[in-house]
Amino acid sequence: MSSAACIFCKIIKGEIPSFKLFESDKVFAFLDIQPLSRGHALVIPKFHGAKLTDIPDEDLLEILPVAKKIAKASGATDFNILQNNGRIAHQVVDHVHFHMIPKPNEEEGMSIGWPTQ
Ligand code: IU
Repeated sequence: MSSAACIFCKIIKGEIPSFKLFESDKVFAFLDIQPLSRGHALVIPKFHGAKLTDIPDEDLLEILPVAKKIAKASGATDFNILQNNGRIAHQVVDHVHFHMIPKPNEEEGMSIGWPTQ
């Protein structure tokens, strides 16, 4: 199931370009266009649903293993996995997505955090 108006469904279909990291029958992963750190990735179910509660369990099962694979490949020792549901919780794009955000080490001199607005 996909939504014609959904930007992430368009990314999955290749109608909007992305830097693809992974694709399977149920999961798609790509680099975030406004990364909070180098390697910030989004792992999404191909099934279209706005919130975690809209996605069938079988479509969610592959998500964390893919996030783990991408986290390992990023080389980051420290990272966040985040998933926002609803505007109050900072969700902007209404297609479920898991952020994998590497936390740069001190040598890289970056201080990052989740936006407050
Ligand atoms: P949020 O959890 O809904 O707040 O995060 C949406 C993310 O989607 C955010 O980090 C955007 O930079 C990212 N994004 C993207 O990677 N490509 C897009 O075309 C759009 C948003 I629109």
